[in-house]
Amino acid sequence: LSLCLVAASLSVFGQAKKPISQPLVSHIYTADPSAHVFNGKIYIYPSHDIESGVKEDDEGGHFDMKDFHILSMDKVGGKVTDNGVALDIKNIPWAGRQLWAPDAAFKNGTYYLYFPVKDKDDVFRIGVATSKSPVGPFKAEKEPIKGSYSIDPCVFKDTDGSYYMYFGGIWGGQLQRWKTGSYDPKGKLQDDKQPALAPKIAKLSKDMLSFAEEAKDVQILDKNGKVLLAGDNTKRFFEASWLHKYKGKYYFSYSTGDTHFINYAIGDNPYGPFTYKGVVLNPVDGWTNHHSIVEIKGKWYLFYHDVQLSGKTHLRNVKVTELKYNPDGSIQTITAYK
Ligand code: FUB
Repeated sequence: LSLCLVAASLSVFGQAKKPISQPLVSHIYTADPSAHVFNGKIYIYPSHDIESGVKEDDEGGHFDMKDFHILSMDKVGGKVTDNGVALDIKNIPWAGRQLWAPDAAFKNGTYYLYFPVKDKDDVFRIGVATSKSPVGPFKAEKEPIKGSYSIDPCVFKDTDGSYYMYFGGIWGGQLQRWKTGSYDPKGKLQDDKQPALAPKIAKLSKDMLSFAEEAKDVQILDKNGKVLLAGDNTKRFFEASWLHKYKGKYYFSYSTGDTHFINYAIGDNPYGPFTYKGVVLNPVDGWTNHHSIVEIKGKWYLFYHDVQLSGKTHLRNVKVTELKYNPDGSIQTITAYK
């Protein structure tokens, strides 16, 4: 996440465009929707955007969120319920600032909420909190997940019952500071001709509270089997990992950040490598683009956000629209405006 905000906004704002879908709620600002179906009901785990008064900076300091609200609905198009505060930053013992994009998982009667937040040294880590209810309140563990860093956790349950976390985000998400395996505050982005920084994957332990292995790179390859380069910024990974499975294939989707696309790549197992296939969602109004893809009653949906309600990049609103596949398994690109 970063700033090229003005340029990006000018290219997407100000055009007479009709959104293909409306905000799911309008009484609060919400973003980064991670949607799941638990016990037949739809739950959306979004960021809760607020105007905290922090000035815009190049590292996304103005995304200064302080709690999570979980949204639920019985069906797409049905009434959306805001279930109130599910976790407050005050109740995360190790947290400093900026509660960013969460995800959730369910196992053996417990719901797990995974979230990135900067620790008291201003280093992004990923934490976990538990609840017996999908909407919380959640109780945070005392420490971040050991071996976790950067932002945007996505937890995927495979059909064999294994759970994997995908995570990472460059620039304001700090992934470039972990190139050596330990934190380097001076860590730089790759040069254009170098391989792009890879998102990370780690299998979760049986208790869902820790990594069962050291995080590994998720390779995204071009059609010739070559790793995407850092300069290929309409294709390479920036942030917002999501993983879903369709007809036995693993679809890894992500935001390209400064070029504002949601792209996808397909692989044969959770670790990849994944081969780049194309665009899921064209740029939306606002700098960030962040999504989830989920099957609900035999149809597939894209949950995403834009800034329709506020016109401000850090005050977003979540939306949903149907996602369709072609017979060869490719995804039909969505443009959020007609
Ligand atoms: O919501 C804060 C950050 O903005 C997320 O972590 C990124 O994915 C971007 O959407």
